[in-house]
Amino acid sequence: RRENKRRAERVDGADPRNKLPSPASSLPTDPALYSGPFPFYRRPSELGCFSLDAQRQYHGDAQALRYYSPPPTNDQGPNFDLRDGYPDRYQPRDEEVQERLDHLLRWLLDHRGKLEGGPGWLAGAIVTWRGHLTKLLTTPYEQQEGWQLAASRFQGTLYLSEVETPAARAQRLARPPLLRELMYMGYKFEQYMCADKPGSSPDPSGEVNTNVAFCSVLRSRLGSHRLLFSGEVDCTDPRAASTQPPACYVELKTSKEMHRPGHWRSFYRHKLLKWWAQSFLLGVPNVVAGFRNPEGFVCSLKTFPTMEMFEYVRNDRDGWNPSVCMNFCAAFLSFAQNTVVQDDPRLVHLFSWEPGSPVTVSKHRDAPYAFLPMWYVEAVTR
Ligand code: 0WD
Ligand code: CA
Repeated sequence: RRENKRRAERVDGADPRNKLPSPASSLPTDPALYSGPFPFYRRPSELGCFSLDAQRQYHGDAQALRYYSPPPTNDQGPNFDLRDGYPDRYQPRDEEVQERLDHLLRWLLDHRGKLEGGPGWLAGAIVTWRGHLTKLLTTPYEQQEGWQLAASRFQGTLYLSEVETPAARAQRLARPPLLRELMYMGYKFEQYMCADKPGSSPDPSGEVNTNVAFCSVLRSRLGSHRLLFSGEVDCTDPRAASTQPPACYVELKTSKEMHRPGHWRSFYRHKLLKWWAQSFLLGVPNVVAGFRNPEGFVCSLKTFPTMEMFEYVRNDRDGWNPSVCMNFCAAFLSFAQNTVVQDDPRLVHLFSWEPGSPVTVSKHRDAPYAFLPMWYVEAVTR
């Protein structure tokens, strides 16, 4: 990791005559720079959880957790109509509301006094969403979508919060109707596969409300970087070998039915990378995929163990490598730690990345980039 940082400084032409090593001004993302042994990643342990209800209100409990309930395997297999209920039984979340780290900070405010690791652990940690780390892991291989991450240091802790890029915003506002329906279908699949109580059966007759979410809060470490992050979990498997979270969690995905070897190859290279990164970070052992046909019906399911996903691309010259993903993430976290030196909740370093370019930084104060809410800063300061 240190090696990666030095490389980054050389690439940027840091002047070796400077007495104090100045932080690099950019970070390259080429996969070739990040190969090498897999870095240390502490097995993620769950510190707690929270739920968001149908009105997107926070609850400090597991009320939104659902239970994995796949269809019986004795009959012909599933026949899930993913378009059923669209759009009349769909309550989509209002995507204009930028929640930033708010729900996670609410959890942290309620639990910071009793965090394991003792006092001072949080001061040395990085706090963020799992989804932001997923984007970092896949960056060396991403060729379509850039990202922006806002960073602030406050009482030692480094907070990372994503900023929607102008391109992503434009795409979201112009989202074609077919893509909207496809998003619904992903959530509908969850409804066919999950029950509200352990041992009961799914009820696909109700509404699909994407305000509802169950989030796990975890502690881990990547190299020397302590991490506290939260991620949305689809369901828990009451019949899992280990009932201890996150080992009992299941991630649900939908994907297009594939019929030719070329389709599968491309699926392994692109989709499986994203599925792996997301579930590996949180320690979710299995991803259950529902394959939908052109009519929008899921007629087959396949379980992909997270720890076996890399095998599909291990011998593929155009595949991805978990070490590259994790080494790049560690290098970015070092880069951010070295860049964001000043402790000030109103100061934001904005890290920006576009495919084909290195990660760059710009500095901002207050609105619109400052993201630590006053209620959090005041409660922690007093
Ligand atoms: O502030 C932001 N820009 C974001 C906030 C971006 C992404 C997520 N969030 C927040 C939301 O409050 C959400 O509840 O994080 C929570 C989910 O966090 P995550 O687990 O870190 O996100 P990610 O791993 O990207 O997505 C997990 C699931 C998705 O499932 P699929 O199977 O599609 O990966 O969370 C959902 C989605 O179901 N999801 C979101 N829910 C609300 N807002 C969002 C979003 N922006 N993105 C994904
Ligand atoms: Ca999912």
